[in-house]
Amino acid sequence: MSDTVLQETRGGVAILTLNRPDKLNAFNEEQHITLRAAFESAGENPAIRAVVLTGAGRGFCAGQDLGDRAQGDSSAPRDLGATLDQYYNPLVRLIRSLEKPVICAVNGVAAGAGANVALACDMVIAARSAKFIQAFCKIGLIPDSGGTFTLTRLLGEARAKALMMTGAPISAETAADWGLIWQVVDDAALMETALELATGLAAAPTLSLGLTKQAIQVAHTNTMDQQLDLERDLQRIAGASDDYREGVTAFLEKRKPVFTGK
Ligand code: LHQ
Repeated sequence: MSDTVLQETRGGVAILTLNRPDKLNAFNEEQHITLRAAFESAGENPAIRAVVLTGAGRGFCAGQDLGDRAQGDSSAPRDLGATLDQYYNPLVRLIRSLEKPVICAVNGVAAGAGANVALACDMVIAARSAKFIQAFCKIGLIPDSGGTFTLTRLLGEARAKALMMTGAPISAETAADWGLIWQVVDDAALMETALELATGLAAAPTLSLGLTKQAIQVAHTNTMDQQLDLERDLQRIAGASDDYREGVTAFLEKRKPVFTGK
């Protein structure tokens, strides 16, 4: 198995670590394929109920490995749209559709598609030394991996345009102040904080968390009426779950609930 993504399971948590530290974990094809397979397997495994994505070394991910993409002497440009179709878009769709919480622990610089893959995760915790860079404009590209969607919704047009048209880095602190990420912590506390959060989520009623994720992700484009109907449909599913029965029973019996994610 490729070591471009390290995979570890702790309790109900899958920890996926991008592992090309010499390249600040920039994506090559092998890392893409391995990461996607790891997310798919976490999605299919009922024993896994939360995922943590992080990076090895001093960076989180510097986006596409540009060495892998050198144009060389060829006069025919590479079709980057095909690269997005093949690798980046399925990855972002997979993270967004996974019916389990995905936490990104951003341990260092997150640039280009690396930043936007991080921001596609459900909760982002960053080390104080981390930076987020929409680096695409520095090499003549447009932001991808959902960045134009995510940043515009989370930050509004003014900040999204300035970050994406200048490539100016922002600190983890600023990202948290602006509502781009959930939390910033001291570097030494990053993994402990992320794992504590993930372990708590893995013991939570994860079926309802998956449905909550689904509802939130369409809230920006739905009308209130559509959202009310969706909440009704999803609540019907949650209300028929073992975890709902257990939650109410445990409350009435004044004991701690034991949720199974079913
Ligand atoms: C790298 C990279 C890298 C290779 C650092 N590749 N080696 C989608 C579809 C298809 C094609 C194109 O792209 C996309 C989406 C994208 O992601 S486009 C955006 C691609 N990413 C970038 O443009 C970021 C490039 N990197 C940087 O600007 C800097 O490295 C940052 C600001 C991330 C970090 O700067 P420093 O902390 O000063 O580190 P460094 O630049 O010295 O990098 C350390 C090493 O990592 C270095 O190698 P070396 O052998 O000299 O030590 C870099 O060459 C290598 N590296 N990013 N993307």
